[in-house]
Amino acid sequence: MLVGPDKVREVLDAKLNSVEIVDVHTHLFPAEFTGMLLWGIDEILTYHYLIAEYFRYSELDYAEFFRLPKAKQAELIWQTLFVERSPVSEAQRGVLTILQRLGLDVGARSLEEYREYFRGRTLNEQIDTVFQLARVKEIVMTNDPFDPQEREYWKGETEVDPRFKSSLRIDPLLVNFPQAVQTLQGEGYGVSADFSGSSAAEVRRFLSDWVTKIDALYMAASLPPTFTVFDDSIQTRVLKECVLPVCREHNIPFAMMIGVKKLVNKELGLAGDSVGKAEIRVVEQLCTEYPENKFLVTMLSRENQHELAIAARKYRNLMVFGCWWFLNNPSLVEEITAMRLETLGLSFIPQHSDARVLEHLIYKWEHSKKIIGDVLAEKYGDILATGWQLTEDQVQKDVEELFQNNFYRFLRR
Ligand code: HDL
Ligand code: ZN
Repeated sequence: MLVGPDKVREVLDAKLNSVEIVDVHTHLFPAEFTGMLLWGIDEILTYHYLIAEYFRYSELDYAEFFRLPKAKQAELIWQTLFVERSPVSEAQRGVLTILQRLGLDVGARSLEEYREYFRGRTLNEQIDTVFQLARVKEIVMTNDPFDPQEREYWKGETEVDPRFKSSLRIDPLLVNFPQAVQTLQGEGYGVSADFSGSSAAEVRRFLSDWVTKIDALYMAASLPPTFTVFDDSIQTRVLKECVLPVCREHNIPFAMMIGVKKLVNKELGLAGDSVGKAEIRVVEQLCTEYPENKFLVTMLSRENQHELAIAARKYRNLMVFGCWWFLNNPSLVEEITAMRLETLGLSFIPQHSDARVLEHLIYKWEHSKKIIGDVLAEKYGDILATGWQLTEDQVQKDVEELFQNNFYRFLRR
């Protein structure tokens, strides 16, 4: 059925509301990973984004705050950010969207009422409810073999909920090799701190064992603004001699998440990281030097976005994904998505949730789909104005491309 200019937004919204989303990067875990999946109102309120915003108003000693029970931390954040002033930030507004979509009385502003709702829920019920409300088909976890708690689960051969796919997160190998050596030696891999002898082969064995064990869809690392491959550092050797060869062997992408300045304020913990502009020439060099490798790339600095989109025009082995972390705000999602549609057409992955708490899936996808819909509707309007004809089926195909198939196709490439 043809879609006219007056109907394009209505048809697009219907397709955006019904598309089953593949969320390519989250910090969620299935219920089987007992205690690792964060959920419920106190976890929602103590999200590190909100902790950073709370300390804009609080003179409380950082360590004293973190020593408080989670419920007390949540009460301080609720009082400061939601009772004493209007919750207009994106992370604050996200809490309200979650409450609203769960059918709770947002106007009541009653933390106790919200806690009562969660006390009446089981985790498995909540996972089903949240995936349905967010229209999420499956999510990709961030699986860290350097985390002792997570290592234990994978050794236990647990059956993993099929909605939870895996990715192998390897930051220490690339940003803290001495720490990585400790873990690998402890796991029986003959790796030395100076990367000598059979270290490269042993790192490859470690990576290949874990990719197989968890059935990783991709390997990933968060990298600093100073990330470079124009040297002969151990980091560069590990990347070129171990990470990229194992990715090629398993035909999986390497996801580079570039631009994090870790712990600029150590006392804030997870909330203490910041952002810096990275060098796009590093991405270009890797895509040129390793045409057989596939690179998923997201960058944290707004200033890197245009050059990343242009780089993707040069390399079909480069897939841009998401408006990551400090970029996941409506004004920036709009700017970046428009730039990508204008530069790359539909050949990119517009968003990931980065959800840390189960219920984040609800607000992060609702907010992002609205903005992506606004921008895509405008682009459809522009081509319809030339006399181009658009069918409902084509809109459905375009939306599935953005929210599912660009990722799946890149994995199969
Ligand atoms: O390194 C990452 O995967 C980042 O997403 C961090 O986890 C960050 O703390 C975060 O949650 N961003 O949204
Ligand atoms: Zn993340």
